[in-house]
Formats: sequence, structure tokens, C-alpha cells
Amino acid sequence: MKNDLLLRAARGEKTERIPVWLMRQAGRILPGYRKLREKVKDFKELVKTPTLACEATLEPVQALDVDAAIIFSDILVVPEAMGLDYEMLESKGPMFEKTIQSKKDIDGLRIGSIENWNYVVEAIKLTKSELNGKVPLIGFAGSPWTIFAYMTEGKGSKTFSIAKRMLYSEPEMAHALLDKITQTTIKYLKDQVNAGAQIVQLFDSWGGILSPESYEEFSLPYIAKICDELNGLVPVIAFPKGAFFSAKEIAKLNCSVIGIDWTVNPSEARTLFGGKSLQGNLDPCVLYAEPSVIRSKTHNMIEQFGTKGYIANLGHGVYPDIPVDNVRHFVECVKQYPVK
Ligand code: 1CP
Repeated sequence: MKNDLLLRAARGEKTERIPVWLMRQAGRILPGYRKLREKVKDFKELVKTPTLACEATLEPVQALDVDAAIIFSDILVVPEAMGLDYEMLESKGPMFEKTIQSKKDIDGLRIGSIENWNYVVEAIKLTKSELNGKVPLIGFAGSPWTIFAYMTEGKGSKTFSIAKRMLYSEPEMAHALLDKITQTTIKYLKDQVNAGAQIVQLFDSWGGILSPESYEEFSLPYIAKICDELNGLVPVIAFPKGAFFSAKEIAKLNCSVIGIDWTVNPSEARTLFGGKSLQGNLDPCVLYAEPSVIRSKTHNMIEQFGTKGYIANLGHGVYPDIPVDNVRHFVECVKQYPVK
């Protein structure tokens, strides 16, 4: 491994330089990605063609000079593997033909297996061999609650009121669905690790719309199960976006790294999550600002996080209209930060 900064920082070590990557680095912002998209019918064809998924994964490593690659895929591979098909509508996002509303619907879902996500396994193997140890490869999945939200709503939502209604009115049914998603996700992540993923991230993108009580009943226990199954194999990064109202409970997860969003002060995050490595947390919108602002906000962030057991990143995915040069500047500013 030529550059294992990310893996060492995830294990809590002090590194000679701070590793940096960006959530959603592999799509949307890069010109090469747009060209790749023009070659295919739709987003899913890109995800399901290992040579193209590999190309999309490698582009940011070249173009942005980041310290990790994240496999080009989507969290919605899991519902599809369970038998719930979706389309990715141009500039609208995911759309499921059917949604899960009843016990019968849940019984009709399968616990996915390798044949349902073999294209991801192949993409990881190919990417791993192309990377040839240049930087580590990150695997990922959505958290069970976040996947549940898409499976019950059928698409993105502002309120996720259909998903939340099930939590309050049919809690047993909700747990049955969450359990099935969790079993699938554990198998899916283990297959990613066997194929060559060296670290995995769990995106709980919609954790923040729950109350602390609901979060601790319907999201966190399932994330905990996945961490317990995976963290002995590779480091797990748990990213409980917006859910830091439950920080005390999150701190108990059996994961190596906690991903922090911009709503938490970095030095406070250190106090909350004592023994863990941290990742984050610059507001992506800082990258719209001029270079000197990006530099001072990035260096200020690092100073507060400290340099041991720290992975620099944004507090959520990079937005499609952020200029690539500004993203590159952010990466450089992290790399230039003097570690004493
Ligand atoms: O760096 C990367 O881009 C790697 C690949 C990646 C990842 C990690 C993609 C490709 N998606 C994801 C994760 C993902 N997908 C999340 C979790 C991260 C987050 O919170 O941002 C979520 C919530 C999704 C679901 C999803 N996929 C949406 C959101 C819809 C909503 O409800 O707001 C959308 C629009 C997608 C499509 C998608 N996934 C990935 C890309 C590059 C795109 C854009 C589609 C395109 O190119 O046409």
C-alpha cells in the first residue's frame, strides 16, 4: 500500500499528514463523469457496468488527488437486491415503482445475496487491481433506517412522513422491515470487504429527521448490529448525519470512525467521542467562497479536530455546482497543514 494514511488515521494513529477525501467525490462535479454518463442510457447502467463504475471511481483520485477512492455505486443497490426495483430519474432522483406498506410486502422481500450485487463485487475487484495500492478503497451502504425511508416512501421526501408514520403506527412491522434490511446490508458489506474494500462507511443520511427517542429505537440499534459484524474485519465509519442529539448513544457504537456534519463543533466532537477517530466536517458551502476563506476555514477546522485520528472531509456530500478548482484547493489546504 503506497498511501495508507486513511487506514492509519481510522485506527486512531497520528499520521505524518492528514488524509482527505470527499463524500460524493466520484460523480456530479467532475467533467469526466459527465462524459461517462453520456455514454450510457442512465445512471444505473453506469453502476451496473464494472468497467465504467471503476472508471468513475478512479477519476477523483486522479483529478482531485484525494487519499481514498469510494466505489462508484449507490445506497439503493440494497432495496433493489431485496426485490424492490427503482429508476433513477434525471435531475429528480430515485423513484420506486412499488413501495413497502404491509406485512405482506415485507414477506415478499428477499434477503439479498451475492448474485444480486455481483456487479458491485466485480467493480470493487477491478478497481482494487487498477488502484494497485495507490490509495485505499472505501465500500459503503446506507443505514437500515435511511434505506427503510426510501423503501416506504418510494422516493426522496422533505418530511418522510410516510416512513415515520409506520414507526409510530406499526412499530412491529417497521422493526421487521429494518431487520430484513440489516441482514441484507451485513451480507452486502461483507461481500464488499471480501472483494477488496478496505474500510466501509455507513450513510445514515436521514437519521436527523427522527426524534432522539425514535432514532435510538429505529436507527441506532441496526447501525450497531452492522458495526458489530463488520468492525472486526475492516474499520467502519458511521455517519449519523444530523443525529448528534443522540451523541451519547452514538459514542457507544463499535465503529472506528464517526463522521461529523457541520452542526457539531469539532472540539466538542472530540469530547463527545473520546476514543474514536473522527471524520468531517466542513460545510460544503464553504467551497463556494474564495480561496483564502476556504483555506482559513479548513485550517481552523483541523486545528480544532487535532491531527491524531482525524480524516478531513466535508460535513456531507459535495454539491454538483461547486467549482472543481475550489474542491482541489480544499484538498491542497488539508495536505499543506503542518502536522507537528
Ligand atoms: O462519490 C460518489 O459519488 C460515490 C458514489 C455515491 C454514493 C456514496 C453515489 C452516486 N451515491 C452515494 C450515496 C447516496 N445515494 C446517499 C448517501 C449519501 C448522501 O447522503 O449524500 C443517498 C441518500 C443516495 C440516494 C440518491 N442517489 C439520491 C438522493 C435522492 C434524495 O432523496 O435526495 C440521488 C439523487 C442519487 C443519485 C446519484 N447517486 C450517485 C450519483 C453520482 C448520483 C447522481 C445521479 C446521476 O449522475 O445522474
